[in-house]
Amino acid sequence: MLNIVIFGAPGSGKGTQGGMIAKRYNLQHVSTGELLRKEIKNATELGKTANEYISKGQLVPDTIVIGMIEELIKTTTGVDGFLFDGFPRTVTQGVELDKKLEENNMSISKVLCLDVEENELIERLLNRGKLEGRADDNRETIESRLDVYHNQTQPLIDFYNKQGKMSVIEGSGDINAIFQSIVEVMDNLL
Ligand code: B4P
Repeated sequence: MLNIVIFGAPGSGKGTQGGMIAKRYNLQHVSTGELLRKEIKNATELGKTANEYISKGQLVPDTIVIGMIEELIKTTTGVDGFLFDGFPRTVTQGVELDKKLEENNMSISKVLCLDVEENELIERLLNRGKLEGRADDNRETIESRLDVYHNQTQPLIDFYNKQGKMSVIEGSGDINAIFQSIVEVMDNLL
């Protein structure tokens, strides 16, 4: 099984590249952001709680997100692995992901970290806000999402570096060219 984490700041292209990777390598694409947005759209209890955090640019509590992932790891069949997109986002989530995978005789194969300058991140997200109207793509919320990324998510870089699993990918420029850099790293794993 090939279990990949696509990692990066908000707007770094995780969702964009994640979809392409999952398709090419027959991986289950697990985007916690997408899963949470679905819950919000369906007005479930979980969705109502999640919306309180997402609309302010904060992280949804670890227990909620970990619960969603645990269920998926146990029940998914017919794929060659998982592509985790936007998860883990805290060291606690990283530790729990390792545990849940281990319980199912799996582990993380590689973490792909998309590196993009902050000004470009802000521009991309503001642009998506105009095009898609996502509630969290406005300047104020983007600023808190970037703060949250630096304070709560970036420590995972050290966590995965210590495990020797981190590969940094230049995340600016043409989407297909970025994907080719990812394919080089991925093909080396096979
Ligand atoms: P996400 O859905 O993960 O949102 P994101 O960080 O903005 O990344 P996304 O994948 O959507 O965007 P991408 O970079 O691909 O999370 C949303 C919220 O949910 C979080 O803020 C948090 O509150 C909550 N949440 C999610 N997971 C959680 C967790 N594990 N724990 C707790 N809370 C959690 O793309 C951005 C834009 O750039 C797009 O418009 C795209 O078209 C464009 N783009 C991509 N690549 C480009 C390129 N090379 N050049 C130019 N533009 C590009």
